[in-house]
Amino acid sequence: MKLGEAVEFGKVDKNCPYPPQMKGKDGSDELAKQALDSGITPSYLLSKALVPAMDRVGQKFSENKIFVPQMLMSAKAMSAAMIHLKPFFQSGAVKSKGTFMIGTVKGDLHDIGKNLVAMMVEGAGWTIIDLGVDVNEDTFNQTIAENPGSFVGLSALLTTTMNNMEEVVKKIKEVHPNTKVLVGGAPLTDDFRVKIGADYYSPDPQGAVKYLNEFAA
Ligand code: B1M
Repeated sequence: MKLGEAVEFGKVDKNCPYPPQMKGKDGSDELAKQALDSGITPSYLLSKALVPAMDRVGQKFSENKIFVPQMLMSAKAMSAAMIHLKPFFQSGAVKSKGTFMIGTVKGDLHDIGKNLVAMMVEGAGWTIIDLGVDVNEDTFNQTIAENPGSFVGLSALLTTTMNNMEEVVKKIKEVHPNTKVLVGGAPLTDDFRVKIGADYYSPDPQGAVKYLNEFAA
C-alpha cells in the first residue's frame, strides 16, 4: 500500500522535498485522506499500513540501514496520517466516563503509540489529559492531585526507560496508592508490570480501553 511506503520512507506530504526519489508524489497526508475518503477503515489503515511501516523502519534502524533523521521523518509522516484518523476515533459521548491522563515516561521521547492510545481512549468517551513525553513522577503526582479519581497511563519504548517507568510507578503509588496505573509500550510484558507494581498492562490501545471501561462512571 502506497501509504505504508510514504511512512516508511518519510514522505510527509506532496510539497515535502524528502525523500528525493519521491519528489512531487503524494505523501502520507494526502494518501491517508484519500484512503479514508475511499471508504477504507481507520483500523485497517493502522493495522495493515501504518504500524507495519513503522516496524519496517525499526527493523532497518536495527540493521544500520537508516539513522535517526530518517526515523524522525517516518515519525512525522506517521503523525501526518494520524491527524486524519483522529476524528474517526472521537465519539459523540456526552457524559465523560472519567479522566485518563497519559504520558511517555521520563527519558523517553517516543509519542506515536502514546498518541494512539490517547486517541482511542478519548474515542471511547474518556476525558484525556495528555502530559506529553519525558514526563517525571512529580508531574504525574501533581496532575493526579489536581484531578482526583483519574486513571494514569504510562508509555515506554526503550529498554532503558522501562527502568524509569518502575521509578515513576513507585512514586505514584507512594503518594496516591489508590490510583490505577496502566502501562504499555513495545518492550513491556505482563511480568514486568507485576514486578513494578502497576495495575494493568496492555500491549495495545484496545486493551487499555477495555480495562478502563470496567471502571467507567
Ligand atoms: Co526510536 N527506538 N529511538 N525513535 N524508534 C525504537 C523504539 C527501537 C526499537 C528501534 C530499533 O532499534 N529497532 C529502539 C529501542 C531499542 C530498545 O530500547 N530496545 C529505538 C532507539 C534505540 C531510539 C534512540 C535511542 C536512537 C538514538 O538516538 N540512537 C532514540 C531515543 C530517543 C529518546 O526517546 N530518548 C530514538 C529516537 C526515535 C525518534 C525520535 C527518531 C522516533 C520517535 C518519534 C516520535 O515518537 N515522535 C523513533 C521511532 C519512530 C522509533 C520506531 C521506528 C517506531 C516507534 C513507533 O512509533 N512505533 C521504533 C521501532 C519500532 O517500534 N518498531 C523505535 C509505532 C507505534 C504505533 O507503536 O509505539 O510500540 P508503539 O505503540 C504501540 C504499542 O506499544 C502500544 O500501543 C501502540 C499502538 O499499538 N502502546 C501502549 C504504547 N504505549 C502504550 C501505553 C498503554 C497501552 C499500550 O497504556 C498506557
